Amino acid sequence: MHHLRTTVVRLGPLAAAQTAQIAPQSQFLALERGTRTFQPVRSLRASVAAEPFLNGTSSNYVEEMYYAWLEDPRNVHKSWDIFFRNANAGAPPGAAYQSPPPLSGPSDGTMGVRALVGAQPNVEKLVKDHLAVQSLIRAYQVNNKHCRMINVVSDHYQICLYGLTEGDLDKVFRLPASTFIGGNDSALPLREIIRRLEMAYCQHIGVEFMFINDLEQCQWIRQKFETPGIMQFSLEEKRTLLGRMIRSTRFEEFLQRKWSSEKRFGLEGCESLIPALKTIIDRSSQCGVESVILGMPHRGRLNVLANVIRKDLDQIFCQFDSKLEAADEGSGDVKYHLGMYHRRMNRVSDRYITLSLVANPSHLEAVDPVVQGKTKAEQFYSGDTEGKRVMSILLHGDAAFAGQGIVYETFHLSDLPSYTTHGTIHVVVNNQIGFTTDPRMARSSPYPTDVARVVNAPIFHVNADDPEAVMFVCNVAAEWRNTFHKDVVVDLVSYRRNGHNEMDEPMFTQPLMYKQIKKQKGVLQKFVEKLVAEGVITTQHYEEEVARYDKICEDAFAHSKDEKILHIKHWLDSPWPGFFTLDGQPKTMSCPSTGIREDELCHIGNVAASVPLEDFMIHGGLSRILKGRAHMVSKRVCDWALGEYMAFGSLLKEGIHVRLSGQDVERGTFSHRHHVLHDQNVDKRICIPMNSISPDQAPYTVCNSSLSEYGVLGFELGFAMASPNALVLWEAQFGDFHNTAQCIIDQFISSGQAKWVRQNGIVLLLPHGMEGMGPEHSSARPERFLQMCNDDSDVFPVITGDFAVHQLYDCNWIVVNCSTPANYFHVLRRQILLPFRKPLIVFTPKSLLRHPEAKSSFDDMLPGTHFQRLIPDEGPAAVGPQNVKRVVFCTGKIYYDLIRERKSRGLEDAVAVVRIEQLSPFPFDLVKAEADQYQNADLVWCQEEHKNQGYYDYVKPRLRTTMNRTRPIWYAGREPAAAPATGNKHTHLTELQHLLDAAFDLETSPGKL
Ligand SMILES: Cc1ncc(C[n+]2csc(CCOP(=O)(O)OP(=O)(O)O)c2C)c(N)n1
Repeated sequence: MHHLRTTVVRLGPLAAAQTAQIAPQSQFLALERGTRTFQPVRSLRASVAAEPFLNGTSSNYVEEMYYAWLEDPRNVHKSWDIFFRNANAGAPPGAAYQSPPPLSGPSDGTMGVRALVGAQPNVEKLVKDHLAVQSLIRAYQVNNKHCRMINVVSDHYQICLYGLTEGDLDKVFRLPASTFIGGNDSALPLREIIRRLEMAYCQHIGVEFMFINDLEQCQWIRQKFETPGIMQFSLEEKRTLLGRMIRSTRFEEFLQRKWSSEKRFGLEGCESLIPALKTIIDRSSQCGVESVILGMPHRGRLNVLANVIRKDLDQIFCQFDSKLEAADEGSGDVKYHLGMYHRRMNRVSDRYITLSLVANPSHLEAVDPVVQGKTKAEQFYSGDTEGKRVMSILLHGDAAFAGQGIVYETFHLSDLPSYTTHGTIHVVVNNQIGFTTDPRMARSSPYPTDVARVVNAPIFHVNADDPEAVMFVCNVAAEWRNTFHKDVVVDLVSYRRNGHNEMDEPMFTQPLMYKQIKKQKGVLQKFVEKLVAEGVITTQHYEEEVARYDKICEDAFAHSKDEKILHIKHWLDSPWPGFFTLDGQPKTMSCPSTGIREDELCHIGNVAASVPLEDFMIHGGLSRILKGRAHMVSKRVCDWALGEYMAFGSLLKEGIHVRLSGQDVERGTFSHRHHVLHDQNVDKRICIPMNSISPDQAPYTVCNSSLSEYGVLGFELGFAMASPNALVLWEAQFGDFHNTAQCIIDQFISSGQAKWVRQNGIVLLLPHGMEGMGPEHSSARPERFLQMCNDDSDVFPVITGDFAVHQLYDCNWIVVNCSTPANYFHVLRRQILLPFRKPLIVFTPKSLLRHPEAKSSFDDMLPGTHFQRLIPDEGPAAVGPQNVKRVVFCTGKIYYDLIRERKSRGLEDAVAVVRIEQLSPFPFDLVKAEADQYQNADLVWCQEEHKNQGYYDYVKPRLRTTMNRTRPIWYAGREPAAAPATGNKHTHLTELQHLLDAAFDLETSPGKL
């Protein structure tokens, strides 16, 4: 809208047809219009603001009309034509508008226009030129990032002065409110306007921001980049910058000298990354930030550890010694994946700051949501509701930033209330190549950073060969984040001097590019020459600084040789103070009872059945559900939803924060949970009874997430990383959807502790079960989780008194399939009451949520009770075990089908049905006890999943080991199949009947082993 309004305010009369001559002719304006981003002006003259239809959301529409009118007045309705003519003719407020012409006959309005326009013919050229200048300014603001100076590798920028001739260069033009190039001047000659625009936008910085649909934010950016002389640095700042460039450059050179054949993914070509990060941290610290959480890929990681996080150099150097013995259990990880945590004084701000770099796998960008989750958690625990004290910085490679979908998923979390971290600063090491692939083959968008536009994040492109420009941009980025608490991107346009790693030959694939790169002087050298020429430093000063840093490296190198043992735990990114003993061990090796008192069960149950707010109208269907809960409490039983309520509520009461996140978790996919009640009469009025359990309870967070698994699971993993004193759960809509988050599961959850000695107690709730719903939605793929369990299938463990806890301590994750609400309640509580943390995978039910028999008595949840790893048969079979002909081992929902079938066949004393509730670590001790009890019985594993899926491949060898291979284990279940389930309901039921027949046909031996 700003063109129209400023035109109206500042300019004289103009004939529309002539104005149309300056309609877009150039690439600039075409691009500009393509964005369709219209900003209202900074200050409107009252006369124009008085036009009611120029305000609010109609402004875009009006501007579109205006452009259409500029092209041809006949493009718009006559009434608009009249308005624009009058407005441009300087009509006073309210007078520009004339009522639409009548459907027949000539209009009075047209006559009026003729009178106004005709009265001032000389102004036409003036208006035309001012509009052209405005468009020119806007074009620079919109389309500046092609600037040749930004990019040392390619050169394709051309300046077009559309609509203006050389003769106009010395004419003075009034500057619109949408630019700050004037400084204190409100009018400038065109020549000077262009010079200042070139200074602001066509040097080493390109700014993408005009798509941001917020006037204040756009003006803020314009002011930061356009104000004349704004990029000034003191001598001290320049020397500090030099010092940082020296460290960055000489660190890589040192590593290259000492370990020339080791991979380190050096920063050569983008050494200014180090001052960039340090500037962001300094400025943020000055703005009050106390903790910065970083995520980054391989490129320059060692340099960041050394020179930003300040990991001791000898600790880094000793990582290059492959003979060093590891002090910690687990696989460990390569040096450029490890994390780090460090608290130190920031010299610029004189304040303490904590820096943590989150350990990450090779999988590019996978760490992004994890960093966001950890940041959110730290903000949450420190009461930093606006992100003023804790912030995140994410680093990216250009190819990965453009190519990996998780970047997009993470951006989409950035403004969601339960996921926002109030602005992330993204820094792209844009070396214009990804391994051997150049951008033409790696992305379809013009810039690797275009993904950031979806959240209206400004993007600052900067030539990384100009450390001062980099520093300037990073200061602005930090200030942006501090001012608006929104994401921002710094794109360090650079190159990669070597191959992908130090062993790679880049000339194989990018010969011309690398010929050009070889000719480039190093950035440090260029910078030193500039500073010497400016008289900021002497060559001697520079040489002394270099020698000083080289000596630091040499001394640390000598020191590193004394290290005999490698401690991965020195590389922890998220310490949990007080949770472990000083040497990092659990404080006990036992787990107390997870039961709670009856009065607590009743209280929590009653809260679950209540609406704690006055005058809050809930849906009638929900009233029935709540009544049902109250009824269950009165009968001392609970169903699945109530069991979960009891677990969450009791932990909250004990001061444990509970956070449940995932798609539609507030209600629950299966409409069983209803943790958020909605007033039927008042829009957006909600009530969360779980937060009314006790005045001093911990807060409960339940949040419907964006429709992302990879991003949201990564986020929750990061949240769980921050503190051991929280139960963090992610629920998949259906269990099979977890596979779009497979990277988080494989790279972080199952193996994170082994690689990075970092524990994590995240809980995955994965709805699972074959219920005739087709191949999708049936299986949470238990086989995949079980295949990644680290317990040995062939070794029967030594059973000691605290075997169950030891087994949990040794495992990489816990996999359960609970068949009762009480057991679900216990396993959730056990997550917190254990003295250590392990990820917990829960296959959760669907039909069992409402199954009349899938209910638990309060008796099973009282003090003294605990999670049952295995639930033995407690019926007639257990009373006379010597008469039992068959023991059917199973897990989860099939149990209810089995006992129904057993009953209908009258086999309750002949067949024992035993539930294995904790699949992994496998309850060897309890399974053995059960099998031993039924010495005369066949042993059968029964599952509803297909044979090549489900649990069979996991339990078979473990059952055999348990039996010491003396008794066969038979299989009753579906045949192997490619798809997890049939799409035909009838086939589903037939298959189910067949497997039940196999399980209970005692006459014929179960045919399959
Ligand atoms: C998800 C994933 N796919 C593939 C790779 C293999 N890989 C490692 S580095 C790299 C190129 C990355 O290019 P870019 O993001 O531009 O970073 P650069 O190495 O250039 O700094 C690739 C493809 C990986 N690490 N992660």
